[in-house]
Amino acid sequence: MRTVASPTRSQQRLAKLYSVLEGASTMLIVMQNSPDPDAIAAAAALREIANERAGIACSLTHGGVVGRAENLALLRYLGLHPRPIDTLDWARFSRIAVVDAQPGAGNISLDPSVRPDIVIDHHPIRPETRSAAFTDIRRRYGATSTILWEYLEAAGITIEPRLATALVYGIRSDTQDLGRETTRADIEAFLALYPKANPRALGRIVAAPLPRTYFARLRWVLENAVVHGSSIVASVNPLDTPEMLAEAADLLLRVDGVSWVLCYGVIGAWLHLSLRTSDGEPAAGTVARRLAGRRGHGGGHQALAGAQIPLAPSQQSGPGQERLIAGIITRFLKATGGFGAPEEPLCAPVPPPESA
Ligand SMILES: [Mn+2]
Repeated sequence: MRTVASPTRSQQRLAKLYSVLEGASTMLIVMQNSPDPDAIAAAAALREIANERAGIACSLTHGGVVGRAENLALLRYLGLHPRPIDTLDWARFSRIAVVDAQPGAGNISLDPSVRPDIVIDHHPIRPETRSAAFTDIRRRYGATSTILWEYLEAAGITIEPRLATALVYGIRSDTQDLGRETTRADIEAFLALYPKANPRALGRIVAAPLPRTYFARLRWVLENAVVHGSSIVASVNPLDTPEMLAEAADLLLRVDGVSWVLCYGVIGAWLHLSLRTSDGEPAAGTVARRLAGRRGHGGGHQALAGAQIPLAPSQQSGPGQERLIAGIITRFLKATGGFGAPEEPLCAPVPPPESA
């Protein structure tokens, strides 16, 4: 199936984007909470287009904190200083854009009264998105960075090494090096961007120094992971930012014989879930929505998904929380075929190293 947008289609989309930007002097670009490399790169690219072609001054924002060392390194490399979302005066901006996420989704801190003008994303379309003047949702694409690359190309913008490096990283990380949820468009964007990128800088970003607390957390996750047949469940509690959840889920999907992963952790009054699968059916996004229930938000792609569930006061600690989590684990195992399978810890207790 042909998935790469034709040059004319790209030009039409760009013309529509320009028409929505016309007359604006400022724009706020909203990313998902604790933005990942794809969100950061897509925001940087949209800022470039709005600034270069429409003379619009852009600010970036997101909810939550960026805790992952690689993502902090990327922001620093790009010289970006996103503003904390809760201190913003939304009315000050003539346009509001959302990239790599959508209004109403659980992973974005957008006040429901704020109606974005522009939404560009690669997750399944949400009803709230349809009221934006400009929407470009391509759920088959592996990365929002790929979509933004098509706009940069259509706009005839020379992509400088920093932006090219960020977009390459965005595509790489969302598609696990083009191995997951990848279309021809992602490969085409990657091949065009790679020669313009700075591989040494990218190498430094992906190998950013990790704090020792990272390893302590990782040990905790591995020691507490439980295998149920071909499903695996791991607590990432306590959790400061949701990023470790996604990272642990990616790692645990590599366990031999495992095709479904659920990682969970609590931040404030929310239970966060991260799901991964290497199976074709059901989609991780479908299972995430089911686990989120009516009170929570869940969604995502075929192979990866997430959910956020608000905790009632009685669920914020102790037995109430344990019951909620146990119920979610049971529903996850029933949905993924792990229910009733023998339960065993991922790692056997490690004996102390023998002295020589
Ligand atoms: Mn993405």
